[in-house]
Order: sequence, then structure tokens, then C-alpha cells
Amino acid sequence: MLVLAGLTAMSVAACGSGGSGGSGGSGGGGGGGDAITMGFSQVGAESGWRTANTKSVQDSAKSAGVTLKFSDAQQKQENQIKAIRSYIQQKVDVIAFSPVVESGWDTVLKEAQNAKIPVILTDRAVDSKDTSLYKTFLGSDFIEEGKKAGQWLVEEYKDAKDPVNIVELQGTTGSAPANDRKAGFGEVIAADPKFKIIATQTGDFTRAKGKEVMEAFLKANPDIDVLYAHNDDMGLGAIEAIEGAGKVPGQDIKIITVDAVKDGMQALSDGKINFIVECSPLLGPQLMDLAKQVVKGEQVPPRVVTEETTFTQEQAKQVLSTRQY
Ligand code: GYE
Repeated sequence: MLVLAGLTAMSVAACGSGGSGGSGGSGGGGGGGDAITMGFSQVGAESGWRTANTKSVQDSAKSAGVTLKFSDAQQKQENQIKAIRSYIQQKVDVIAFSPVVESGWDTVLKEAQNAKIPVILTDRAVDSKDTSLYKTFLGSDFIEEGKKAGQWLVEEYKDAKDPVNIVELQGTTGSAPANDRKAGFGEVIAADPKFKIIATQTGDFTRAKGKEVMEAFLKANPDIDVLYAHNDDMGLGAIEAIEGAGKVPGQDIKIITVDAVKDGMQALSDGKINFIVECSPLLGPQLMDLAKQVVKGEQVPPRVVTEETTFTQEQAKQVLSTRQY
């Protein structure tokens, strides 16, 4: 820690003074090279996951001596496009962003490419056919996450004969995690026709919307067995709705979520959630490493997948006190 703090202070001083030796000499740090500037366009601040992800990116930029220009798009694609265009104008060394939705990026990515500014996708994917528009994509395998959620459900209900009525709270419409978590889950449960998704709607990855949509689900469907929420926050909002309707979350309605942020893990240890598929937000350190390589013109793997696990209620109890976020 002390060493990192020292390095940061040094590189900040080297940028700020600008007097002795200009851009050439950023101190004798082991093989560091010149400081780089990254423009980062974040999705928003919609969830606990996102807050932890933003902190990870900001902290790692500091430790790595990367000058970070950060903007929050408030879950709007047009804001992200504006931010990326402004980073191009400012001639940053590298642009990183977490695309709110998958489609509609080709034009702005082409502009970055024409300006010779490398782009790194973090957390969420784009569906551009031309993969030369970005250098790499760092983040989770959301299809795999959806499958893990489905596999738990299949195992949990393996002896059940009656239909299992599922409601689904989807993430932001058109986003990679919403598309893929739905697809992976759907693929696994399709193996047995007793699993029925009786209602599915977006809750925008937020607690407030998760609660609102769950209230509507409960009114329209008296017989819900399972809730599958694409993130913890929507699940936590839904728990309030379930309790408000006089039912016991985790028992009357079994709940599966994705992320494993601290609040989610707390609810899992309390028995209100039954299973969480982990999705790690701590992408900052790897992002800074990739950025440095890309700026130097080095070859990087086109896809870097985050390693993740899953948690039962018992497992959540064991790790809760040491959970960082
Ligand atoms: O699961 C959710 C957040 O893109 C993986 O976005 C991320 C998702 C995460 O709002 O909580």
C-alpha cells in the first residue's frame, strides 16, 4: 500500500510540475514509462455492483499512475456517445467504457478508430460485427451466470412433480447482462417443461424498480414459486414487495440473484435469498494493465473473462464478514 501511494504521488507530481524534462521523465519507477490518460464512460450508479466497479476503476487508476477522465452516463446511451466523442476531441491515450446496451456503437467506435485511439470494452459487450473496433473486452460471461442460476433451480426442484412458477426481473433492456442472463437461464430450465416463466419484465437493475415490478407480479399472480432477478439490487427491492404482501422471501418464494454484493450476501445469509451467482465488479486492476499494454501497441487477448463463483446461504455466512463490497 505504502509503495503504491508513493508511486501515485510521484506520477502526479511528474504530471503537474511539467518543468523538469517535460513528458519524457516520469521518474525512475521500475519499467513504468510515461503516464497515460484514460477516458472512461461508466454506465451510471444504478446498483451496488456499479458503485463497487466505479471505485475499483478509480482506485486502480490512481495506483497505476493512470490519469482518469471519468463520466457517468446515467444509464443513457446518448450520454455515453457524447462522452466518447469528447474523449476523442481531448485526444486521450485510451478510451474504456461499459456500454449500457449492446447495439448502436459502430459509428462512434469508427470515429475513435479513425483518431487512432484504442478502445477497451469493460464489463459489458457490444454486438458490432467489426471486432477491430475495439482491442479487447474485459468482463464476465453472463450466459454462464444465467446457466449457473438455472442449474441451481433444476437441482433444487429435482424431485418436484408440479409446475414451478417463475417470475423474472430482467436487467436494463438491451444490455448484455440482461440478454445473456436471460438466455443462459432459459436454456438450462428448458430441459424440463415443469419450469414455467409466468411473468418477465425489466427492473432496470435498480432496487426501486425491482420493488415496483415485483408488486405488480404479486398482484397479477397469486402462485409464484421462484423469483429470478438479474441482480441483487432488484432482488432486494423485490424482497420488500414480497414482505409487503405478507409472504416470506426465501421460503414462500425462493429467490435467485446475480452479483453477490454485500447487501445481497447479507440477505442470503439471513435466508431471504436462496442462491447468488457471483459477478465480480473488481475489474480496475486488469483494466489498467490492459490499457498500458494497448497504449504501447502490444498485442492483448481479444477476450478476458473474469473468474467467478456461486454462493449458497451457508457459504454466504462464511464469507460475509470479509466481503469487500
Ligand atoms: O450485474 C448489475 C449492474 O453490467 C455486470 O450491471 C453489470 C451489471 C450488474 O447494474 O448490478
